[in-house]
Amino acid sequence: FDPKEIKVIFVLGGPGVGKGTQCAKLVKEYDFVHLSAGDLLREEQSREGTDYGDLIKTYIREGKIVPMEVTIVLLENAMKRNIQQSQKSKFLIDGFPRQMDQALKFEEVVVPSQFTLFFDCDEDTMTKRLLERGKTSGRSDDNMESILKRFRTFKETSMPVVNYFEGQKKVVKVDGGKSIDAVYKDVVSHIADRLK
Ligand code: UP5
Ligand code: MG
Repeated sequence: FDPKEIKVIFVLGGPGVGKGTQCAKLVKEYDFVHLSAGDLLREEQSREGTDYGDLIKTYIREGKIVPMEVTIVLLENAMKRNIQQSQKSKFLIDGFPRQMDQALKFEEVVVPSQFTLFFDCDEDTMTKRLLERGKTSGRSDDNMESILKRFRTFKETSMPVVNYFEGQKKVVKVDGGKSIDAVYKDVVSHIADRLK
């Protein structure tokens, strides 16, 4: 990867805060590729011939962070595919890095991030959203037991990553508790000039 040619924005925030929803809206309007680390792991889990199916399944249900060796390779491959096939080189990386070692490793071996878009929201709101989605999502972690574990991992393991980037003045914080359109409006007003 040539850091001069690719651009990475990390998108972080608690479970159900709306990372995926906002990224989907952003790619409609701006020339970015949306890569969700969680989606890539779920795909890999059901891919025929993978060695990691059972491991990913267990980690996701328990709300634990899959070892970074697995996740970083999936992200690198997805980035390479996009660069080669569609000459796209600007990425919104959703739900990653969520542990300090991943943050350091990714920025060392792939590329330093431009900044982190961080969505903040209270747990009650996120719980309601996830339980609602759980009625139809088929996601093994959209149940109360897994949700509580995900919150705990987020606070203990992922918030230090946000704080680390905050220390580098590389975090843009947006209130994720409003309506989808209101959040999107805030996102665009905060970062539109950096999405060009
Ligand atoms: N919704 C969204 N925004 C709304 C709004 N403003 N108002 C009202 N409703 C709103 O949204 C969640 C739901 O809320 C949807 O139904 C949506 O319509 C509604 P979504 O956009 O999906 O939120 P998101 O933040 O993307 O929630 P998600 O559940 O995907 O977040 P997680 O961070 O928990 O899940 P992720 O897929 O990233 O990771 C899952 C697991 O994979 C992790 O727990 C972990 O075990 C593993 N993982 C790793 O191990 N390593 C990684 O690097 C990444 C993941
Ligand atoms: Mg998501």
